[in-house]
Amino acid sequence: MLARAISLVEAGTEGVLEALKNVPARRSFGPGAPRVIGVTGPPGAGKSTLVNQLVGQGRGQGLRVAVVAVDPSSPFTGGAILADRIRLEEHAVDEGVFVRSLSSRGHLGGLCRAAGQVVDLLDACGWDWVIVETVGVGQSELSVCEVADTVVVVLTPESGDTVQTMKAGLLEVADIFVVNKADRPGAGILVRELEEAAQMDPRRGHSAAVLEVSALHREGLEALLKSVLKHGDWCESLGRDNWEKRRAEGRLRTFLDLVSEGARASAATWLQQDGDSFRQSLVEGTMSPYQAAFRWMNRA
Ligand SMILES: Nc1nc2c(ncn2[C@@H]2O[C@H](COP(=O)(O)OP(=O)(O)OP(=O)(O)O)[C@@H](O)[C@H]2O)c(=O)[nH]1
Ligand SMILES: [Mg+2]
Repeated sequence: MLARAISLVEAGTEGVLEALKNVPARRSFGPGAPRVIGVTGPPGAGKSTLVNQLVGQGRGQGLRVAVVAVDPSSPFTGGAILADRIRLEEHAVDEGVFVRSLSSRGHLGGLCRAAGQVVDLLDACGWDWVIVETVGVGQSELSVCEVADTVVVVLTPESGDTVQTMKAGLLEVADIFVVNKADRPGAGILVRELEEAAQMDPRRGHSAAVLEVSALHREGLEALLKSVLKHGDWCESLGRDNWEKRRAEGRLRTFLDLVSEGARASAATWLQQDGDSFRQSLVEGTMSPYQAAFRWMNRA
């Protein structure tokens, strides 16, 4: 049922609201609500490998773990999804693990919105951890922090210098920096640079942790688990009001997203089915898109 509901969200078709109208509002942080962990970073940084290990760590704590991989490249190659599936295969027969890749339905913005709605679904199904993997391209890593309680930014010694990272806005979103592929040269330098940069960030009540990890060789994972749990405790210590406020913003945003998606879908259906002459004038340019949109919005 969960998989089917996610497919509906992913497709964003007109029937989605009817099907999902009984999904409750996402719960506030705290007992019973899932901890949402966002994992982001440049392509190939080792996010999926790390997520796979993180799943193992969570399972080791007796937690039920769901993974949502948001993959903007998948509709073109399909390769990345396949690779993720293979990597997560070791958890495939584990009932305490749920894995799902979301493929793009056109544009990245829509994909990130879908991810938020999928997190709502997973919350309703009572998972303890929800891990959201997004590849850091442009705005997507910034959107992950809208749904995630804890944001893990994965970098590698090869992924460019710290200045680059700061330019990409990653410093502001990171709660935990993972310098992955620490089995390769240059990790120590990046760790030191990130530590310095993180300490200079004045807007937050805590500075981001910086960890050296080799996801492939399973090194540094215990420190990562500790750091994730610690950040969760810190979040909880901020108190309920803080989380209510964040959730309130999320609920408003989701409402507006759903309305705009719904309006778009129903306008598209109408154009196909009943709006023949309307469509014709639009196609021929005798009615401008502006006029058309104005008339559609103000239709009786
Ligand atoms: N040497 C080394 N290689 C690693 C490590 N972690 C991951 N890799 C390798 O890096 C490559 C990319 O790993 P993925 O986990 O697919 O990276 P990703 O960030 O999920 O990639 P995309 O989702 O395609 O952006 C794979 O060949 C991994 O085996 C590590 O700690 N050390
Ligand atoms: Mg991946």
